[in-house]
Amino acid sequence: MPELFGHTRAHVGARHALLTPANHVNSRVPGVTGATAVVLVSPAMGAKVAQTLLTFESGGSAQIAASDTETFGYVMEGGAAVSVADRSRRLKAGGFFFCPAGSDWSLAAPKKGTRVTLFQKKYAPLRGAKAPGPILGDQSRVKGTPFLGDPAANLQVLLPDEPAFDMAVNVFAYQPGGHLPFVEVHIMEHGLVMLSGEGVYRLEDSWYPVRAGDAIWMGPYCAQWFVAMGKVPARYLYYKDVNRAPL
Ligand code: UGY
Ligand code: MN
Repeated sequence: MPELFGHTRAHVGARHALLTPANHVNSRVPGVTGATAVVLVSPAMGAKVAQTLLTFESGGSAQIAASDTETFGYVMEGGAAVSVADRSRRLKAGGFFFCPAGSDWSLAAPKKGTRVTLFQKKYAPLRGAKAPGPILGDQSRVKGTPFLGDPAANLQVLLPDEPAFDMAVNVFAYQPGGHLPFVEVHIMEHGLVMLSGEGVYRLEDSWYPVRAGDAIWMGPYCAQWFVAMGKVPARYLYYKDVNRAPL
């Protein structure tokens, strides 16, 4: 439903942010051509992660050189050929890749309208742990588990739960009425995009109705809670920094 002129559901605060598709303004990302790029979460708002939505035209591509940044990409719609270091695969909706720091990645031959969400951060190496390698995967092949035993809240963990990884990316799927079991307050930050459905997100002391396409940043210690509303399941993809000491 379009919003009335001069009104927005968006909010950008010190510890959390909500951006809706109605707020999107494109920016240019070096190495990406034939695509729009919307940077939804970034250090400019206080985050340590960047979350970017890329939408490709049919001739578009991405060629990203190796650096100290690691990248997780998730195909939300469409499909494209993705290469990470020496591995390549055609990914369709639900496909994902992880490119470790120090490797390059590319995307080519996208279907028109292919949408990819990227989470990118500077890798924090862990002494004694071998750095992570490249990953190309598919969400449909990842087993889900009921979150804290609740079958109405299903969690799929897309990246290996190993100390070398300093980021986690998961998909949460809630049945209508399903909810987080308690209000979480934790040091880890989240970048998040609603993949489908709708619900209400509590962020600190505010409650936001949210739906597919909305993006959220939750900074460290942002109180957070979600309940799925409506007639269909609600699903979101989210990033979390993990496995590193606070000091
Ligand atoms: O992994 C998490 O911290 C997750 N339960 N948080 C969230 O969905 N807001
Ligand atoms: Mn959380």
